[in-house]
Amino acid sequence: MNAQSSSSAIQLYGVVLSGHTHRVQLFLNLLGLPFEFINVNLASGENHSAAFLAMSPFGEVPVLRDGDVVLTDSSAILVYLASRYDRSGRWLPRDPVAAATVQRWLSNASGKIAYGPCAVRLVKLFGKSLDYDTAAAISLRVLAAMELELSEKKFALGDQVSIADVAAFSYIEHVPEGGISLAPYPHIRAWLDRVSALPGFVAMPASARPAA
Ligand SMILES: N[C@@H](CCC(=O)N[C@@H](CS)C(=O)NCC(=O)O)C(=O)O
Repeated sequence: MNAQSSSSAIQLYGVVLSGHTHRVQLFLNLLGLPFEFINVNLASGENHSAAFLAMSPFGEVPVLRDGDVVLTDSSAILVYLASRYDRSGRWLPRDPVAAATVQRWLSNASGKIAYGPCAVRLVKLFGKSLDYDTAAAISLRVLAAMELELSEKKFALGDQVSIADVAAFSYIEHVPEGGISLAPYPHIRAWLDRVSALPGFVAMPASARPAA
């Protein structure tokens, strides 16, 4: 595992082209928290080493280490970082409806976005043997629902950005790499622009591999 920056209290184990990793990397930057990025080589199976499985039983990135705390699952990590480091409470509000809305978006990020926009990109860029047509159909349903919801508000919670937006951002922005155009979705594109304009924003790089 290769560390790519100087030693820091928070360590993020991940992959630069992983949207699940990028969500966490993005939120750490939005919070202004210094961290060390440790690259995990999935191609060589480093994620199945005993050392990595001890941190991440499913062999998945991202993993966050913060002192004695070791966490997997990008949504869980976002909740942890917001709860621990955002004193304003704005990234993960306690208001019942707002909290439920954030949870709904986190669930979509772990469910429909993973099985749709993430999956089409895995097929086109990384040659994963997943059912592309099914993933594309899920993607179109996700995009239609988000387009409708974002036609009425700036962010998932209205005027206030939250971890809901962070969780959804990476794979929606990169869904064209999976062969699905964002041209028909002006409200989603405006939302992507708003998230991209946040202080501290960092982009996930475009893949060097052309989408087939
Ligand atoms: N539910 C997990 C999913 C993470 C995930 O799917 N990670 C992928 C990379 S994007 C992974 O590590 N896959 C392992 C592999 O390809 O062997 C999360 O939200 O963090």
